[in-house]
Amino acid sequence: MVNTSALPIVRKPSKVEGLKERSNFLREPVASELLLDTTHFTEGATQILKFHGSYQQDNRDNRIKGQEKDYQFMLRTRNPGGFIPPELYLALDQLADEYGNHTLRATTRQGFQLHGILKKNLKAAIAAIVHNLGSTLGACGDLNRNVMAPVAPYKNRPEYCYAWEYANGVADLLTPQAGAYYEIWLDGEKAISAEEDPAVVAARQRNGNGTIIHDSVEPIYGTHYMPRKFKCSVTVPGDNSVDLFSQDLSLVVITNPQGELEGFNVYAGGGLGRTHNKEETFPRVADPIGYVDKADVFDLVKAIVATQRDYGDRSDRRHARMKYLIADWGVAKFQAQVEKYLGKPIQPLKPTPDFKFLNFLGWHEQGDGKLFLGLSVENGRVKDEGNFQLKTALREIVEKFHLPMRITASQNVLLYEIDPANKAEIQQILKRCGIKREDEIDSLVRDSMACPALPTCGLATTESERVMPSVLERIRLLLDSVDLPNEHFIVRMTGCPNGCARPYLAEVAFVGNGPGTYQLWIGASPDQTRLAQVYLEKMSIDELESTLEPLLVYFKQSRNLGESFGDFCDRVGMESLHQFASTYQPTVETESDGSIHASVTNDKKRHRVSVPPEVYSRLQEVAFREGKPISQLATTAIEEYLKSLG
Ligand code: SRM
Ligand code: SF4
Repeated sequence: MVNTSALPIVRKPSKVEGLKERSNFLREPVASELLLDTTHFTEGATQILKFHGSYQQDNRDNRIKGQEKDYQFMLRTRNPGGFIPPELYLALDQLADEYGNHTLRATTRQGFQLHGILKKNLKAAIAAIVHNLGSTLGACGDLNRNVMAPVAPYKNRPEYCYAWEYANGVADLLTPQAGAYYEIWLDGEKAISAEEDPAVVAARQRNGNGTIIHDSVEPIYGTHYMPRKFKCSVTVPGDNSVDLFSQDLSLVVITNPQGELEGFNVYAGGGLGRTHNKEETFPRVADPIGYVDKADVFDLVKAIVATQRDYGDRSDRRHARMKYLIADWGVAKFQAQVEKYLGKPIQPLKPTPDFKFLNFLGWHEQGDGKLFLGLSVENGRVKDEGNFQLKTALREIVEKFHLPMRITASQNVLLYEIDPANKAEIQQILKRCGIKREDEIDSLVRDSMACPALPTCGLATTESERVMPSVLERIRLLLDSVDLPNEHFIVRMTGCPNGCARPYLAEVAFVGNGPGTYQLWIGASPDQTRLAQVYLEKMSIDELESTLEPLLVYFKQSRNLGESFGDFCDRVGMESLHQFASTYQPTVETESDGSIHASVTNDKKRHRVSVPPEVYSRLQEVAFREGKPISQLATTAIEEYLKSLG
């Protein structure tokens, strides 16, 4: 009799594995269904469409029971290191107006998204992107996603230049080779792309010890591509502007004292997606793996990709990211398998300085006489609204000065190669269009992120981007009311636990958990090197002030000198925070119209003034437009009135 318990358990591959296998290397059913006069694709086609950089969505604000959904498509660009050449920016700007919802959205992985495109316009939109030096290939789907790199264009700091170069190299190495993209969207026309680095071309074909699939048009991916999305970044020592610990694979440039490239430190196994009430899913920070010489770096990338390709879970998509493989195996076993594919040992990590969060906002010298300018974009949304005309401003500046752009990992944009002679004119355009300087924007707003959530994201359980401005304003008012007026910390929000705005690495994070409710995470480091923890499983957004106030007061009373809120919460621990909160007497009241009134018992005592809900909502609108706290607007208006009385 066979002892079945000794046999390996072979679990059924997930449905998506079958779709990939039958797709003829990402062609079908997308190619056939694109020709049909329909508003949307079938479920099978939508899965393959993702590999081409597009998601089928519907405007959830327009859902009417019994009627067809308001189908529309999201397009996401793939641009390593966030690089957007001027012609591509102008094309995207125009596409947003011609086919999209008149906005562009800078993403948390340094891409742009267009929303609201109809199926009949999808081909024209993708073709326009490719014809203007862009691509959407591999921006979504089970393959390597946009490779991140710091945006700073420091020409006198070689490590930054290497980060860009190798971000491009990794992106090229892991680009799908089968050609379906060009057949479908450009009728077979070959893309006009920059020459690939010969080292990348050679590495793609080199076998290593079983890293490539022979006789396949996809030598690295094979017929089934990756078990799940795969995310990489390349950064420089000390620069955590790319959230390197959240990536499947991060490379850190190591140079010698002459600034010459020597190799890379390697981190692997980060990832943030999780599901509420499923403990087996969790966010995870990447582990340090070691160091490889520059000559081995592409083989190392292939070895890691091959390890996940061959051993990642293809039956349960919730358990398919590489973080679970490393968590299940342990780093040592993972590293041993990678070394087997690489054919040599990985060396010990090189020492580097601590990683810091950097935002590169404002004007800076780029080291060759030119300037760069980082612009804060609230939640990444490039739009025109009332006096706030960011879309117009960026179009005008890029058109007039032909400037390249980089999208940051914090949903902001950076313009560079700026001739100092043009600085004043650029500033004038920004001012005319109502764009604030970075030091005029509340630091809470400036460094926060929120995912799109409603109405476009099919997975959102609640609002994110649309409510984030009011949430931050309420936090600022609360900070004022507990006498922490200039306090700053990193706040992130998502409409569900998937983690698109990387909430689990924020000092304070709101993770959607049903309509109007959020799981509250606190205590990540201000430099995103440590995960936050769950403070509350479910918090109604109406309870924002009553929940946060005790924590902020405790922080104010007991913080160490210079300690950030995230570090404080981590130091004292969740139990102590809960204990303090349970005996705390609230001093801040929330009204049903959402306005808050503080009656703080200290020298800066404030008095309550109630306004009718319609006045409050007008104040809220103006405050959003002008980026000012409501209390400041109300105080100014009242002061003006009192002055007029003499
Ligand atoms: Fe994401 C799915 C938006 C970065 C984890 N993400 C989605 C989808 C496509 C929803 C869907 O599957 O139907 C969202 C489209 C919403 C919309 O209307 O546009 C979406 N993700 C985004 C963006 C646009 C958020 C943003 O505010 O910028 C980011 C696009 C980045 C890009 O240019 O490629 C975005 N997503 C992320 C990140 C952060 C990152 O990559 O640095 C994460 C967490 C890191 C990670 O992957 O571990 C992330 N998105 C997810 C997940 C959960 C993955 C998992 O391992 O469980 C999903 C759902 C899924 O894949 O099943 C998801
Ligand atoms: Fe959608 Fe959730 Fe990602 Fe937000 S975090 S964009 S709600 S999948």
